[in-house]
Amino acid sequence: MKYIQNYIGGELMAPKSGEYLDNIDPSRGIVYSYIPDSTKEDIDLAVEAAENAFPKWATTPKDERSAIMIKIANLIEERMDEFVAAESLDNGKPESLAAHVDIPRAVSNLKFFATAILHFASESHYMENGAHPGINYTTRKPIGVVGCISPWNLPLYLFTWKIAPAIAAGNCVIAKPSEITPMTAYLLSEVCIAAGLPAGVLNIVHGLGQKVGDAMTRDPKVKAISFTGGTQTGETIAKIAAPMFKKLSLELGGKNPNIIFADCDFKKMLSTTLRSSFANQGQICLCGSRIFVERPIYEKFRDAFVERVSKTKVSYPTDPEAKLGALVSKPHMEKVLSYVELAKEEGGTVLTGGIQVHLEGEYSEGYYMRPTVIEGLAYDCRTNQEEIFGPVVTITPFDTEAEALMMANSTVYGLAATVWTENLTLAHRFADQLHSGIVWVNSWLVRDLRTPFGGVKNSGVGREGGFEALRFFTEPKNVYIQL
Ligand code: TXE
Repeated sequence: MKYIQNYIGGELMAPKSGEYLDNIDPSRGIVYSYIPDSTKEDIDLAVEAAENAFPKWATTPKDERSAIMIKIANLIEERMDEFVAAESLDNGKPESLAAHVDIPRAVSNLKFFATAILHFASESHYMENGAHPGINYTTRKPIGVVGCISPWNLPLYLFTWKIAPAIAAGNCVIAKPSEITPMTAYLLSEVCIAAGLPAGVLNIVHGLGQKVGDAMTRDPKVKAISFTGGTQTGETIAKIAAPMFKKLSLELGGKNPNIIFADCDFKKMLSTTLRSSFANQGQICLCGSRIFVERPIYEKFRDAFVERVSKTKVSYPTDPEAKLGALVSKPHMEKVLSYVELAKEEGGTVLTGGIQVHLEGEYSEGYYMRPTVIEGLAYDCRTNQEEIFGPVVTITPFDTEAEALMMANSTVYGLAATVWTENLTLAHRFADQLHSGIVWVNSWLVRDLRTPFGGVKNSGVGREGGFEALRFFTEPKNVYIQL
C-alpha cells in the first residue's frame, strides 16, 4: 500500500515522527494508503525551507514564475486520468465529476493565476491641488512565507485555488491538504518536482489539523493564512493568528438559500436545482440546501423534484451512471444522517431519502446515502439553520417577496444564494438585498475566476479569486513624492 510523503525543500520525505495515519477509501470503507502523521518538527523544516527559498523566488521575474506554473498545469493535464481516479477514490465522488469539475478546475486555477500575475498592476494617485501637490504610487510585494489550509470536499480544486495565487505573487508556501483527502496533493508534489519548481517554494505537509494546521497557524514566521473549512475551525485559527496580526482569509461554511419564484423557467430551474442540491453529495459550500418556493408552484415543484430525486442513481464512484457517490467519511455520513433524525424531531416530513444505502459486493461497507428532501419545517429550526454539508435539502413555501427575503437572510451564514425568476427588476432587487457574498440568478455555480469569491457573516472574512487573491498575498506600500 502507498505511503504518502511530505514535500519539503523540494524533496519527498517521511514525517519526522515516522508515524502514519490510515487513509480510507469511502466507496468501500477500507484503508487503502497511509498519510504522514506530521508534527511541528515537519512544519519547522518546511518553514525553514520556505524562508530560504523566499528571497530568490520573490525576485524571480514574473514571467519565469508564470512559466513554471503553466508547466505544472500542463503536467497535471498529461496525467489527467490518474488525477481523476485518485481524487474520486480518495473522496468518494463520482469519477465523472472529478473528470469534469475537480481536476480541470485545478488546472484552470494554476493557468489563471500564472497569467493573472502578468496583468497585476498597482495604483498611482496624483494630487494636483492644495499644499501638497505630488504623486502617490503603491507597490505590492509578496508577503513572505504563507500558509494554505484546505478541506476535503473539492481537494485539489481548493488546494490549488490557494497555492496558485500565493506562489504567482512571489510567496513561498506551507500547504496542508485535508487529512481525509491527501492523495492528489501528493501527486501535485510529484508534478512540482518534475516541473522544476525551485526547492522550498511550495512545501506540502500532510497530517492532522490539530497538529500540522495548528503548528502552522502558531508559527510567527508564517505571515498569512488562507483557510477553507468549517466555521468552528476558522474561529480557532482566527483566535490564534489574530494576536500575531497575521493576514487572514477565511472561507467558511454556508447554509445557502435557493429562492424559486412562480414565474421562473420551471424546466431549467428543476434540473439546476437537482445539481445545486446534490452535486458532490451536497458537500459543496455553495450547494443550496434551503429551497424556498413561491406558493402557486410549491406543490408542482415538490412533486416533480421528489420524483426526480427519488430516481437519482447513488452508486460507486467508477460507475459512469452514478449521480451521487459516497460521502467522504463514516463520521461525516453519521453526522448527516443525524440531521435527518433531528429534522423528524423538529416536525419535518422526509419526502424521499433519509437513509443509508448499502451497495452490492465490495462496496457494501461504503458511505452511501439517498439524496433527501424534507418539508414541513420552520425556517428557524436547527435543521434549517445549521450547516449539514450533505445530500439533504429542505423545501418551504413562501407567499411574499418580503417573507422569502426574511427567511433567506435568517441564518448566521451568507455565502451564496440562487434566485429563480424571469422578472428582471425582481431579480436585481432581490439579489441586492440578500446577505450573501455570491448570488446566481437563473443559474448555479457559474464561476468566472476573476470575480471575488467569499461570504459575509459567519461564512468568512476576505475574498478569494482574481486580483482579490493577488492583493491578499501581497503587501501594499504607498510612496508619496512631493512635486
Ligand atoms: O473541516 P475542518 P472538516 C464544514 C462542513 C463539515 C465541517 C467539518 O460543515 O462538516 O466543516 O469538516 C484543518 N488548525 N466544511 O472537519 O476541520 C483540517 O485538517 C488548523 C465546510 O473537514 O475545518 C483541514 O485541512 N487547521 C467547508 C481543514 O482545516 C485545522 C469544506 C478543514 O477542516 C485545524 C469542508 C486547526 N485547529 C467542511 N483543525 C467549506 N466551506 O467549503 C482542522 N484543520
